[in-house]
Amino acid sequence: MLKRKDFLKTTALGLLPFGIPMVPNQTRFTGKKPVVISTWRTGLSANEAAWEVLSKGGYALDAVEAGVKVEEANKDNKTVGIGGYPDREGKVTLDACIMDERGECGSVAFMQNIKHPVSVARKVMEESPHCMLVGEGAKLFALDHGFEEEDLLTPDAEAEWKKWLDQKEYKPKINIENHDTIGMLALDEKGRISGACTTSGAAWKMHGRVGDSPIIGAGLFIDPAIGGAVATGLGEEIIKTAGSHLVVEMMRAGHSPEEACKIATERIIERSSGNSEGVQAAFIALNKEGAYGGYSIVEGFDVSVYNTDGNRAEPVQYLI
Ligand code: SD4
Repeated sequence: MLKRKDFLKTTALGLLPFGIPMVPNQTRFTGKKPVVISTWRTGLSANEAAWEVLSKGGYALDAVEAGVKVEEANKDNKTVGIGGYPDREGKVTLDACIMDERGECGSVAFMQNIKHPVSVARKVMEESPHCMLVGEGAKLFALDHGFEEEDLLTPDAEAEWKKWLDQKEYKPKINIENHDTIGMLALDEKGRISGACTTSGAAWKMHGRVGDSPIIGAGLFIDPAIGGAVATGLGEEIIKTAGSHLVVEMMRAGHSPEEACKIATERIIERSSGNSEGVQAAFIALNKEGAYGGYSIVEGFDVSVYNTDGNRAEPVQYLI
């Protein structure tokens, strides 16, 4: 039997007996539900589609899927879905993932010619025994599940790629001017939280490169007891710090969503020990009470929020 002395020792370490982590009382960080938040200002139109679902008492998972699909279908968004900039070989390769309120997840990476990778990711979660499918396998799975093959390289994106071929310089400067990867988190009326993230990744990347967006724990993480976080920015840095998982763990430790996001951006700077010039990475987070926040490394990032106060983009604090 656990003696009182041992119980005190474990709880002092933030652990309940048997190693179960304590969930701190988060009532300090209350918000409203339902609510949807998404990355960048471009998230506003995606929020509209998500709100359609949430405002009718719908399911958070349906809301995030419907929301991010708006940007997957938007040919003017150069970093998501159709119209996304291709890799060095002129191929548009897509990464996406989704997580539900039970912490179940599905993901696809390096997938070509399928316009809605987030919906394929949901099928992976719901109709396969796996969490992640990549490349040709992901495409075959999509085709088997009724998705259609289409060309995702638009004339505009192809023309930009051809211009890039003249210089062949790879400088993934990521900020508002050129990046709109969409990450979204929603909490529905019933308190169910879900998240999704979808991107065509860094323009002119090496063929086969996969960023943080489809990696559970890097681009997206949901802990059913705590809340969720999603990332955007230079994927390599976000992967190296397991960024979204870190944000959720910081909320578990008692930090507000904004503080938790700040800690994750600081971790990227610390880890790269001074080699992070020009790196942009940003996180947004939502807890189970509907409180949200965001933080970025450099200026220029907004969290787009829709709750009963309406739909708006809110600039976040930044480190540099
Ligand atoms: C990636 N994180 O593939 C993505 C890029 C991004 O806005 O967020 N762009 O590295």
